[in-house]
Amino acid sequence: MTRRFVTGDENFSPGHRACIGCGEALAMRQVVKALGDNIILVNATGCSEIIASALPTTSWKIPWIHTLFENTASIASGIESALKVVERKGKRKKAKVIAFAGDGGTSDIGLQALSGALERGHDLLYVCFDNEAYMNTGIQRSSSTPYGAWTTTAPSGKMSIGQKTWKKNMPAIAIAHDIPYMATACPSYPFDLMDKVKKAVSVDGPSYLHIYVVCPTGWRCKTNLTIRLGKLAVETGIFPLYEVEEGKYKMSVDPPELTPIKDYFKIQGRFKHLSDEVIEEIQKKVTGDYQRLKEKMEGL
Ligand SMILES: Cc1ncc(C[n+]2csc(CCOP(=O)(O)OP(=O)(O)O)c2C)c(N)n1
Repeated sequence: MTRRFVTGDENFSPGHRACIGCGEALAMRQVVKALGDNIILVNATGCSEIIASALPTTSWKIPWIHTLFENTASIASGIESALKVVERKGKRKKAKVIAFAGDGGTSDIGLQALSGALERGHDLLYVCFDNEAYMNTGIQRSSSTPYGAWTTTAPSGKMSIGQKTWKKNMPAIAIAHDIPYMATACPSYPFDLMDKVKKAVSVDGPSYLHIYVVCPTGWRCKTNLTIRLGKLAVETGIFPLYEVEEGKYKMSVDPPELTPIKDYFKIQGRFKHLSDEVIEEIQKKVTGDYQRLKEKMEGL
């Protein structure tokens, strides 16, 4: 389905300031490619904003508005409500409202506003770009940072293994709002990602996409490993690709056998301090969570 709408058009221009190997820049490009022109982008502070819209320049060729972390979903809701009125008065066809935020902006700072927008049923798409920390401010931990990862505010050392808490399950939180569409995606699987964007904007009501974006700067990995690491996150079951449409769960990629997580860990500096025992503990959690997720799938 996707190949038909992938054109040479780019609404996210090159020449932005993302780090080499940035998975988030790749994801943003794929998302807006699938969205077309009739959209309004609401952008929280975070890497997505600072790389693409430093005054007086912009990489966006579509209507775009800056927001704070805590009010991204509120501003998106307000714009969507105003557009409804404009459409009702017959002034123009309604544009689709899209919100972009990082994992800090979504699972920590903007969670209350997001929950409100999903609960009120606004017709908008909220996209979380999850690079697993507060990256643009210097790699501070977020509630989406995985257990055992080094960050500047969860440093590893004699007294600490790094991040001490398990990653917050933001997709499950979005699903708990009974929204019509939720999906996880990763730019290592571009057609799957763009298909999901198309589906997300075709529903009437709120939709949520949680996109896994590799960050070589913060993950302390080689910049040419972005695509490989995204695939490994899926193949190990660390970041399963799935969608939930009107309450029905469907796996997008289901490897016949999960790759051991150590293959994913060993090429990232942020996990290099972990002992075999801790890796084993994380492996058990990943395998268990994956199994529980698969049990929710239709027809299994
Ligand atoms: C209310 C509020 N708290 C903290 C900050 C400082 N701040 C600016 S960017 C940022 C990190 C954002 O992390 P995330 O949303 O994950 O985006 P990323 O930089 O990783 O893309 C923080 C904490 C702020 N601007 N506003």
